Amino acid sequence: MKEDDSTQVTLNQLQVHVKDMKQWQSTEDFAGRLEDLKTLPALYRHALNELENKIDVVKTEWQVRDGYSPIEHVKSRIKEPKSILRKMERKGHPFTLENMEQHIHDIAGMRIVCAFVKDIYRLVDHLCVREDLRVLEIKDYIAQPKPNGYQSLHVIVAIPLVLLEGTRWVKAEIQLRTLAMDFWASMEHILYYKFDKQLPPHVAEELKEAARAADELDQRMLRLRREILELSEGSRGADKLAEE
Ligand code: 0O2
Repeated sequence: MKEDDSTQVTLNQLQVHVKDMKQWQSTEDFAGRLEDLKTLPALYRHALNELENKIDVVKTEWQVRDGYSPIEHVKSRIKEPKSILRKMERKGHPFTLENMEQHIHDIAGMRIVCAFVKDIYRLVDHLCVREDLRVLEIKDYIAQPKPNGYQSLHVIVAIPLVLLEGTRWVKAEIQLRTLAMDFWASMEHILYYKFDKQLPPHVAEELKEAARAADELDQRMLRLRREILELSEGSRGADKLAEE
């Protein structure tokens, strides 16, 4: 079956990368427990599927009720084994399954792109009151952008999976951004990875400037939306805005 095949590829890749990394060659605990890893990628995939379904329902509901869904598009991925290992190394955690589950929050990752900043907060408020998942942590890089200009709101959630052994809560990271923030982050990722070194100060400054421009664009679009809503719907438009 397709899913088993991809899980197998993931395991093989993991094995190769672990062999490549000298500092883990002596970690017998990990090598001996690679077998346990067989179930893990599948669990994260199932958790992501559950999350996708939940978000899909919300999107449809918003669309039907308001004639407009704040969710522009959704993308999910399971983190590459190589990136998991690199992140554990960067964070200084010895490679054990327990450390991986406890410290790497974005093995299952979802990115939700919204039209407006206020939509992001509406969605997060909704996630916080849902009874079928737990919000574990919120990192608001919109209120407080990273020093390089990165903006996004990260929510770490736990999703319950009902298994034969009982209920297991699996972590996932949801990144929420506007279209402008997504454009900036994607471009920064491409430029930064191509450069592969510390950015020269003038390039870093220009990237920051571009992040400010993305922020201004978001604010301008929100102002335009208000204006258009008031023009097209009169007092009903004003009511809608007051609700927001
Ligand atoms: P990748 O390859 O995108 O998956 P945590 O995950 O919370 O335990 P971390 O990594 O310090 O620890 O969390 P943080 O800062 O919230 O970042 C998590 C993810 O956000 C990153 O995952 C990126 O996807 C994204 N991100 C954070 N900072 C930046 C940035 O400056 N530019 C871009 N383009 N994306 C960023 P990974 O694992 O680093 O990378």
